[in-house]
Amino acid sequence: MTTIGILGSQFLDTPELPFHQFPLTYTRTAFIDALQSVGATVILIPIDQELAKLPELIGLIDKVLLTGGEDIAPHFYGQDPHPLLSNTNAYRDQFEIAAVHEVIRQGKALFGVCRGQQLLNVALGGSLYQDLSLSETAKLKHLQAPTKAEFTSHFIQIDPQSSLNFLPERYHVNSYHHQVIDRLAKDLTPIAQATDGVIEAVENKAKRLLAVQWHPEGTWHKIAEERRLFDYFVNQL
Ligand SMILES: [Mn+2]
Repeated sequence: MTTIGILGSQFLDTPELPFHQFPLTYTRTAFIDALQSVGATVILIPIDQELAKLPELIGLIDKVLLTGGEDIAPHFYGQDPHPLLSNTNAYRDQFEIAAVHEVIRQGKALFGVCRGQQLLNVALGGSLYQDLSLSETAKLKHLQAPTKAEFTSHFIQIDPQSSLNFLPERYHVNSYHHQVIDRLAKDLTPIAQATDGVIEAVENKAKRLLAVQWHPEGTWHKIAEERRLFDYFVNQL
């Protein structure tokens, strides 16, 4: 049995908050459903501003899932905010960056989705373009919203030598990001790219780290390969 810890997200003070505008800790139900469907025991790990608890928290689980969400505050990769930067939550960034290092220290596995890929890159010393328009290479529509995530929208090319070799080399994914990797962390290998060159998956086999830029939790119930991605994470990574 494999226990997956999903690092939680927060609603802090947006006006849409239910429950009388009290701040909430949450994760997308689709992640829980997808992980449970391939046999995982799932727990939600809330953001803890006391990072001293991290060794104990990571010790409770076998593997960590980093989910999508806000932009990462750019000071974590040494930049000032560009006007096109969107909402950030530095509590979450700080917690997740520290969690990446603790996961590596304890030799556990990690899978990142969308922001999760970007966070992994930043945690390991890489940087991001704060908006697609700032990248020379990004030419595709990578933010398909408001089209639903159950629809795939652009092609990627997957390295057949990589851990994702169970997916077709030419593969079609959804795309919900307005930021992309700029400088890749030296410990990460790019293993999938969109046709415009944007990095769509990264890994470090020795450290058991894998991340994708798309959202398999939006499609796993419809597309068998996407469910295999969760199966790979839970049962093989
Ligand atoms: Mn994309």
